[in-house]
Amino acid sequence: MFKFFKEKIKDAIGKISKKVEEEEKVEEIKPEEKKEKKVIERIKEKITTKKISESKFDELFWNLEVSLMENNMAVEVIDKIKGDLKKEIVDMPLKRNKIEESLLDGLKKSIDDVLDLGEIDLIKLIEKKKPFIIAFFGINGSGKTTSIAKITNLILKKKFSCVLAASDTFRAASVEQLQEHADKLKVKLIKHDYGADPAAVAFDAVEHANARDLDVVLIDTAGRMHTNVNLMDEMKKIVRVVKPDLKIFVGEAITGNDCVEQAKRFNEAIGIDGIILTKLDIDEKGGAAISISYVTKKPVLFAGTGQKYSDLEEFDKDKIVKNLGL
Ligand SMILES: Nc1nc2c(ncn2[C@@H]2O[C@H](COP(=O)(O)OP(=O)(O)OP(=O)(O)O)[C@@H](O)[C@H]2O)c(=O)[nH]1
Ligand SMILES: [Mg+2]
Repeated sequence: MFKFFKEKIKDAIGKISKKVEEEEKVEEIKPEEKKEKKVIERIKEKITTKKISESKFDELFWNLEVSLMENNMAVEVIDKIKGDLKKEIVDMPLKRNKIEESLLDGLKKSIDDVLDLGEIDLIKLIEKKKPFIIAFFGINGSGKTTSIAKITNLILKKKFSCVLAASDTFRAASVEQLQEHADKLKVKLIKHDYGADPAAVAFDAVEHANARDLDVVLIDTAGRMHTNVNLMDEMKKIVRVVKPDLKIFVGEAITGNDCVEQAKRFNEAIGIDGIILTKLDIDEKGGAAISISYVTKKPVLFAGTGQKYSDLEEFDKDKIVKNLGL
């Protein structure tokens, strides 16, 4: 999961450092500097170190900018990386032959910083509150229902009990789809008729969990575009009525910047707690994970890597940085 065109990033950084190295080797020593006592040290520094001006940096950063874009990174993240690298590099004495290293180091630090959002340990959270209510939101077809089945499978393996709520009362066959998963996983599904109030279904599922002393409630919701005001209001109502302990945004990694924009809007509407990125088995570029975390400041909990229940991977930030070749 979270693959990157790391060669492209390395290439871009290599190109930048080569260009800097190629610049005139020895810079002119200004006459006033000759008067300085430590003139020898000064000359030595000029020979062994190199400084990049801001305008030079802007010109050279373009190479890296393109490769980051090719890796599905959002403009906001690229700007942040640029700002961070600038602080580390512009007008700083950089050791010759170490420029590439400095750039890679700066990039690593910047991405580490984006992904440093604290971890959400789902199992620990479930142990702390009963019933633990998780609601899943996202646009149409992003993988909400499939992710719920995968999480249910994971929770059952950890010996917790759960109930599902068919709060997608909108899309044709959505209830049957979830019922199929519930049957396979042998868990109860709370459902109403199509067209019923999704918040009422979710509420009933929570009541059911309370009555049966179940550990977790997982709420499936209809796919909605963030531009649809009525459906966004309906989502807010579900949140108001059942007060989920965890509101998860489910987004497709393959949609890249669109997915980042959606996460931002859903976060503005209901304040999401975490993210599941799906279809990472199809997408080759892991930049969406970095971008979505940066824009929402919320962590990615899991990655969907296929259609089977076991195709769910816990998000590992160190793996991302490693996959970037940093
Ligand atoms: N390859 C792959 N396919 C996935 C993944 N997650 C979900 N899918 C597929 O994506 C399609 C849509 O998944 P659903 O779970 O129905 O998506 P949804 O968000 O519930 O869709 P709506 O309820 O219609 O909004 C299905 O064909 C799933 O099998 C994944 O991680 N990888
Ligand atoms: Mg669904």
